Amino acid sequence: MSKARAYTNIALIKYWGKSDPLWNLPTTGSIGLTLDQLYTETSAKINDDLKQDYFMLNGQKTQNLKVMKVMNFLRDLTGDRHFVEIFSENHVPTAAGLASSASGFAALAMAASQAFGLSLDRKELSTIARLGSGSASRSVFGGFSIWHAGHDHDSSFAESILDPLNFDIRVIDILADKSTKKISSSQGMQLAQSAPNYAAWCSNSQKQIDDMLAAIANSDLEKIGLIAEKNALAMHELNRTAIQAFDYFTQNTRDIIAATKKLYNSGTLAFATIDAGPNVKVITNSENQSTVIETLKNYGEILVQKAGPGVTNV
Ligand code: 2P0
Repeated sequence: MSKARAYTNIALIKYWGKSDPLWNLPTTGSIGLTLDQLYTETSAKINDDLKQDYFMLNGQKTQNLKVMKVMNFLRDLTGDRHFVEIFSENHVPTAAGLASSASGFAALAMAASQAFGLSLDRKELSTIARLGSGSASRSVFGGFSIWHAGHDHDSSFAESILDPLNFDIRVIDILADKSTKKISSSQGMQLAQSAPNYAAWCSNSQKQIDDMLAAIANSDLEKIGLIAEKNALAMHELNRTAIQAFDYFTQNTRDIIAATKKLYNSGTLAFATIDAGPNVKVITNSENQSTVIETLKNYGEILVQKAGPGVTNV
């Protein structure tokens, strides 16, 4: 049996659109930071008696098309037609709504490929994780990573940018809304691709990737935060201007973004980023985190995360 653990990651430059939904090829590259609190542990073992894959998620037997896609890919790759039993547990300390497919598919990529006897490097693992969920390609790596858009399965991989677990960055989740999202990421990005500014967002995103790489290389947290905030707000503006317009933001989301801006304008390093839901994550560092928490704790439950490790066997 092979068992792996992977952590969630937050996108500093977002993945928000696919050029090929079947292979999960994105329209743009993206940059993520793997975090250290929320993780998935997954074990996988070939079982000769099975007539199909057996997938248990948090103790419940589950049918999951994305898991099947990954397993079918591994069978085609190896020529081994066996089915596999997979046990997966999400370790989410505080609230629902945080469970992520990113940690799940990064852990599955490692555990399931090993169950088939493969010993893949991280780059190859990232392509297999991507088949399940795009953002999972980045959770294969610790610290900062980049997922290159690519043009086919092999060229759409992630790689490490910088994996110093001592980089002084904190990501503060303000968990205001614990309900599950109404529009999934896959659906949301498909709708967003009809926005009139979508092509402009993509080309701008490429420039922001270059600026973000420079900011990371210079350990410039202020630049990292400013670019990430701009990229996230533009992603959500696409949603509001799509042909079938929608919005993940609630009044609380807007209030927290405004409070974060106010903090920054008064000299605190604090920058907002928001994924496919209403909850805001604030990027800051160890020196500024107590000011951020003191100001934002009234809006929801607080979870503080640092940079975390890449996928490993456990
Ligand atoms: C990201 N998100 O870059 C972006 C920003 C959410 C907002 O990737 O369709 O679960 O399974 O490939 O990876 C979440 O979407 O989407 C996501 P699929 P995924 O982190």
